[in-house]
This record gives sequence, structure tokens and C-alpha cells, in this order.
Amino acid sequence: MNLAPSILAGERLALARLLSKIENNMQEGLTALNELFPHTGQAHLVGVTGAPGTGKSSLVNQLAYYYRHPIQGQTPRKIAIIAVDPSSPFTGGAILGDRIRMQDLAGDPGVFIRSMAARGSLGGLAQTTASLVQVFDAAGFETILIETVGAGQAEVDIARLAHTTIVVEAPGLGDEIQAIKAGILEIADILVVNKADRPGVESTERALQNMLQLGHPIRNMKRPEDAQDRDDEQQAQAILPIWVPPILRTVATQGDGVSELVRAISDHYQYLHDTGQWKKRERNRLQNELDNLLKDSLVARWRATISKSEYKYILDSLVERRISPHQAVESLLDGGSPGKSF
Ligand SMILES: Nc1nc2c(ncn2[C@@H]2O[C@H](COP(=O)(O)OP(=O)(O)O)[C@@H](O)[C@H]2O)c(=O)[nH]1
Ligand SMILES: [Mg+2]
Repeated sequence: MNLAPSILAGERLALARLLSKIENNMQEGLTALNELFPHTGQAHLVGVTGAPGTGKSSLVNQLAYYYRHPIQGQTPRKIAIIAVDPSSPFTGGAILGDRIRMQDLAGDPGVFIRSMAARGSLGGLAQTTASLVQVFDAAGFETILIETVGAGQAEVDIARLAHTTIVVEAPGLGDEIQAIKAGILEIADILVVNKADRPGVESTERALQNMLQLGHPIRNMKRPEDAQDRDDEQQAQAILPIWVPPILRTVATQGDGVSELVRAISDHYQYLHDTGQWKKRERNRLQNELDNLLKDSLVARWRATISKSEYKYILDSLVERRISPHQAVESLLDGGSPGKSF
């Protein structure tokens, strides 16, 4: 059965079914994705990342609630939430910190929540997430919130999917700022100090401020006259307005600071469009996806042409230091003939 038309017609059951097929790497999922792809490219992808317990789920919840119940005069947006938490499998409803809000969202046809645990999915978690995002995008969800635990490379890759990345910190989680360890601060467009009702907010803010200045010296030198002896492209970049990641305080359990966060998200969206960065990010994102898929497909295709024993022979030679890793690759690509002398 082709699920794509039902997705485009906004049928939730078909949507849920397709997401499962994609997560399970079923051919039917791929076929539908191909058909849906021309309908994508509209949604604003917002990544929310940070250490466990900082309040990401609570915040995502609040954001979704706000988008569904905006201030007067604004239309509610259709919101999809993808929660990627490799450490905790789907727990059926309790995934979002605040259960009461969760129930507020549960009956709302304008909200779709999907939780994903790490599985041995082909192409990895980031690829699966990218596919789920495409489905939501085609289904007309305007903002897609992607919650990831900012720890490993997979999470950073997922965060790279987003147009706007929010890094969430909380005071008192330890002496060091967790996100810095993972190097994720570099991809932050908006920094949030959640749990602002707890002691230590100022010092967390100060630490973030310092890291921002250290990590992004370019952000402090935006005077066009600096651009004199650079090439054209650099000059063009130098006169673009520079986005300085704002540092915001929130109390996700109360909803404090959420409207300001929504404002910052919309400002960043506007910035991306005004400066042409949106198109650039889209191109980079798709190139990244293309290259990854290409790599996986080439490896899979090549694997099918070589026997296990040939592969084992080369690997053994490598382990015994008879050949180097580069030589091993060369031999394998040459057909891996075991008769070859190294
Ligand atoms: N005091 C306080 N607790 C919060 C706040 N935001 C979240 N929490 C609590 O912190 C815990 C972890 O929240 P959760 O959203 O699951 O964090 P996540 O692991 O980052 O997704 C939960 O018990 C929340 O109720 C906040 O702003 N202030
Ligand atoms: Mg969470």
C-alpha cells in the first residue's frame, strides 16, 4: 500500500504507520519517502539539545504548547516533536517531563509526538531522524522540534539537521558546563539556562558568555573595514549581520521565559532568511545526507562483491602488520585477491 497520498491528506494513522516503517528500514517506507520528498522544504527544524536532566523535554513541551496556544492574533502552528534518546526506549507517554502538559498536547491533532530509541538502524540514527523529519515536513508540520541528548557524535549529527539549534543548560549540574565537553556549544544558535529558579543561574550564564566569546572570536569582529584585504566571499560575509547567540533564562516547569524563547527562534528564522543562510544550510544539509547515503550504498554494494574469506585474509594481513591500512584498502578495492603478494 502506498502511504504517501494519505500522509499528504493529513491522516494521522498513516503517518504513524509510515514512521514505523521507516524506523524499521522497510522498502515501503523508502518508496513513500521518495514520493513525499518534493513536498518537503517548508518546515522550520528546531533542535533542542543538552545534557540529560537539564529540562529539554519539559521545554519542548512548553514550546509546543505555546505554538498551539499563541498570543492573540497569531495562528497556531502545527508542531511535530521527535525525541531521540538512545539511553531510554519508548516509555509510552512518560517521555516528556511534565505529564500534565503532555496530556494537554495528546488530544491535539496539531501536535504529533514521536519518540525514538537507538536501534541498529541502517545509516544510523541521524539518517533515520532525517527521514522522519521529511515525513513530518511533507505532512505539513510547520515547526519540528527535535530533542537530542547532547552527548555523542550521533546527537551532534542530528543537531546539524536543524536550522536552529537550542542548547539547554541548567545550573548546578556540576562544575563544568556539560555541553562544552561535547563541543556542542559551537553549533548553538540559542543558549538557554533552564531551571532559572535554581541557585547558580548567574554563574552558568557567565560561563556561557565567556565560552561564546572564546569559541566565536569572529562574532566580536564584525566591522566591515576589517574586510579590506580579504577575498570577495569573505568580504561579503564580513558585511552580513552576524548572529550572536542569545542567552535566555527559562523555568520550563512554570513556562517562564518560553515566549522570549519563541521570539528568539522566530528571530533566528528571520535572520537565516534575510542573510541567505537558510538556503546555504539547506544545501549543506542535503549534501551531507547525499554523501552519507552514497557512502553507505557504495560500501554495501562493494561488500556484496567480495567474499568473507577474502576480506578476512586482508584483515588478518593488516592485524599481522604485513600491510598498512591504506594498502589493505587498495587490495580490497582491487578485488582483494588473496594470492597477491604484499
Ligand atoms: N526546578 C525546575 N525543575 C525543572 C525545570 N525544568 C525541568 N525540571 C525538572 O527536571 C527534571 C528533568 O526534566 P526533563 O524535561 O525530563 O529533562 P531532560 O532530560 O533534559 O529532557 C524533571 O523532573 C522536570 O520536572 C525548571 O525550570 N525548574
Ligand atoms: Mg528528555
